[in-house]
This record gives sequence, C-alpha cells and structure tokens, in this order.
Amino acid sequence: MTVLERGVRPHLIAGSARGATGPETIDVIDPATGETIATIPAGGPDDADAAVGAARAAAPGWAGRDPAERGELLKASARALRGAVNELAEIQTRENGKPLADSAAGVEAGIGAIEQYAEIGPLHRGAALAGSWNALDTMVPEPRGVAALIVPWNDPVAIACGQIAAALVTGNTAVFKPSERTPLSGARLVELMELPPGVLNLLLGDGRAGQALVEHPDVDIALHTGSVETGRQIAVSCGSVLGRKALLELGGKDALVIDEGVDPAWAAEQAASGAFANAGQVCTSVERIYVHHSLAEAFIEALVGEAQSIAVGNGLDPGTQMGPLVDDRQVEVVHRQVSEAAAAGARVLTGGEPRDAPGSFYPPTVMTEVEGSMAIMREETFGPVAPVQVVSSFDEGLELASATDYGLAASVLTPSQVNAQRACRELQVGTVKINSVWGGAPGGGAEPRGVSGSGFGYGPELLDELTQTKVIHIEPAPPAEGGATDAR
Ligand code: TXE
Repeated sequence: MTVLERGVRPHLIAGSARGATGPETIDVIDPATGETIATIPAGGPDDADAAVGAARAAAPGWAGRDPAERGELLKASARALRGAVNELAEIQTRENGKPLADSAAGVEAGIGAIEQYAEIGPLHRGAALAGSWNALDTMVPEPRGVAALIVPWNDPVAIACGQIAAALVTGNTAVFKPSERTPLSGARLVELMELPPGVLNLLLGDGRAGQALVEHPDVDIALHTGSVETGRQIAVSCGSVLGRKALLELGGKDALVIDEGVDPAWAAEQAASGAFANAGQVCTSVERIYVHHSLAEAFIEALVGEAQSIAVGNGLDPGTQMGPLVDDRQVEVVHRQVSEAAAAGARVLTGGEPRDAPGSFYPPTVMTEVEGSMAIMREETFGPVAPVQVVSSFDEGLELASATDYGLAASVLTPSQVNAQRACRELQVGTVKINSVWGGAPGGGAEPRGVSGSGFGYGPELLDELTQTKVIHIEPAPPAEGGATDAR
C-alpha cells in the first residue's frame, strides 16, 4: 500500500501535488499499535489560499457543464473507487482503528452516496411560477460557488464522499480538508476520483488549516461534521462574512429509553450495538440509557454479558469486533468521564480502564448508578461506554432523555404504540428511532437541533443547501415606436 509508505504527503491542488510550504508536519498514528504510519504537512493560510484559488478558478467551467455531465463524471469516480474498496478500507483501518469489515462497509456506503447524488443531482430543479400570461417566472437553483468541506475521522471516507458528491453535482467546486487523524484515506480518495483539475482540491493539516480555509474570503459555504466546539468556531467565522453559509453536523448525547414490557435480552443487544459499534465513535451512538425498573436487573446483566463478549483487537485482524479508539487523546476524554463518574458514586460493572499496552484501546464499559449531573450523562463521550440509569416510569425516561442541549437523535424501545407516538412527538431531536437503535431508509436527511448543529447534512435536501435559488422574471419588451416586436 504505497500511500502509507511515502514521506510527507502533499496537498493536491488544481490536479497537482503541492509539497509542504512550512516546516511543521503532523504524524499520522496507527491507533492499534501506536506507530507512525505517515506524515502530512500542517497546512496554513498560504496553502488554503492556493486551494481556494484553484477551486475559484475552476468554478465557472464546472458550473457551466450540464448537470448530467457532472453526474457522469461522478459515476466514473464511483467506478474507480469500487475498484479500490479494499485499499481504502485498509488505509482507513490503519488510521482510525475500525475493524476492516466495518471500514469496507463505510467505504461502500460512501461510494453509494456518490452514485446516488450523481443520479439525483441532475434531477434537482427549480419551479415554474404562475405569473402574468405574457411573462415567464421561474425559480432556478444555482451553485453557491466554492465549498469548504471539513471532515472528521470516525467514518472519514463515507462522510467525505457524501459532502463531495453533493457539492460537486450541484455545480460547486470544493476544497476538502480531511481530519489530521485520517488524511491518508482522504488523499487517496481525491487521487482516485480523477476529476478535472481544480474541481476537488485536497488541503492537509489540522484545525489551523481548517480555520484558514473557512475564513478565506473566497469561500461561499462551509460544511463541517465534527465537535460542537469546532462547529461553534466555524459558525462564528462564517457568520462574520455576510452571505457565507455554514452547515453543521455536530456531536450528540443520544438517549435510549427502554420501556416496560420489552424483552431485556433484546434490549441489551440493541443497547450494546448502539453504544459499542465503532467503539462508540458514531455521531448517533447511544450515549445514555434510561431503563424501566421492572426489567432493569435482567437488562443490566445481559448488557454486561454483551460487553464482555466483544472481541477487542487490531482492526486488521479478521476476528476483531471492536478496534481501538482513534488516538490517546480520545482515550483520555473517555477515561476522564468514566473515572469522574466513578469517583462521584457511579458503579463500573465491566471495563472502565484503558488497556495497559501499546495502542489506544478502551474496553466496552457498562456503568450504573449514574446521575444527570455527571459529565458521562451530559457531555458527548464518543467512546464505548454504556451508562445506565434506572427510571420509575416511561414518562421519567422521556423527560430525562429530553434534558439536554444536544438534539441529534434518540431511540426508544417499547411495545406500546401510545408511548412510541408520544416519543416521536416529544423528543426534540433530528431523528427518532423506535424499536431499533439504527435506522433509516435511503435518502433520510434530518436537521440536527440544539447544539448538535444546523441544516441538512445528508439526503436530497443537501442539494438544496448547496444551491441558492434565483427568481427569474422575463417579459417581452414593448414594441419600439413604429417598429415591430422582438423579431428574433
Ligand atoms: O473534532 P473537530 P475532533 C466529537 C467527539 C470528539 C470531538 C473531538 O466528541 O471527541 O468531537 O474530535 C477540523 N476551523 N466528534 O477534534 O475539532 C479538524 O481538523 C475549521 C463528533 O476530531 O470538530 C477536522 O478536520 N476546521 C463527530 C474537523 O474539523 C477545524 C465526529 C473535525 O475536528 C477547526 C468527530 C477550526 N477552528 C468528532 N478546528 C460527529 N458529529 O460525528 C478543527 N477543525
């Protein structure tokens, strides 16, 4: 896999490699071993300027192509990526630790998103208005211009593919800045897509490169998936430039409410899947569990069994079900929350200590006797932790689930149609899932609420976000005196 063997990776701007312009570099670490697998430049304002300049120069030509042609070019990119699923999956696993099969599923999902946007992009259209008989009134969506795509590390190829495809098919050009923790899969993605020079540019680096990008005067829209804190900074940067839009898909503290009458073993399977998939590093991971007292004991016992049965190891090993966290910094965040809760009286039933060996491993952890005041029940954990609070009624569970500033998603397990419908109406989140912790039909685009962000980051509605609508009114000029009307 040559991508992991080269020296300092270059940025890819206007179709060409651009080496580091400053002395500073960032190491990319394999979280399963702690080894440095590559080095990238810490891009800065000059690099951001070059990337945005290339995107701006390519913008009129790209916007002027027929939408169907843009769709065809994206389909060709998707075909190239289909031939490299294993390569991309392996790079991703080396960067963020995901088990290889999950990593490949993420890559496949990303390619699927490109294919879908390539198909529906050319169908995205405006409207004809009912104006005067002699006039033509229409609403026409137009590209916004240059899109800054700021992508995280937890499912990097999948998230990047959706943003890139939606931005490009609507006629925008883009500068894509992958996370500094997963730049190699991002770089390989851009190489493989082989789009016309300047249409998709790769800017490498950390938050400083990201900030220089979103603050660049020539950027028209910024898309960010990541932390609440960074989202806030990006919103401020974008808000200081009139007319610049920010689409923010940020963190969550998703609740799972378990009602009475539910099979405890099935509820434990759901909770384990929600809390431990991708080592808890999914924006819609289950982060808080409220279980009805009538099944609490059996549920907690089964959940501990689920946690202890998970095979933790290097994601490249086919037997691994859960890999390491993305890095030691993430382990520290998770362990701080767990140990602070334990010190305040919570019980750790399994897990709760980082592995004392190379790699950023944290075990599947189940906690009880937690309280709403603890960070583990208030702040995004983004790790494999299932904190369980026993509640006296479904009402109490629903009330506690709603007591948060986040508003990404929530799940409810219940045999009661009445309670299911109440949950759908009362939970103030972008996505409600009943009797499954994962969801969704293709094309589902939700708007996060509260501090979890704003705007549609997915689905057909993302095409609306990436375009701006112009109203056009056309009517014939009156005949010139003594002359004919428009003869052409
Ligand atoms: O996120 P950041 P990080 C949450 C999760 C995790 C925490 C921190 O709780 O523990 O965020 O992760 C770029 N201007 N999620 O540090 O900082 C950065 O280089 C412009 C939830 O990775 O948001 C990277 O490309 N860009 C989540 C991207 O932003 C900036 C997914 C994400 O980094 C920037 C990941 C700035 N000032 C983490 N600062 C989800 N919603 O799924 C950083 N960046």
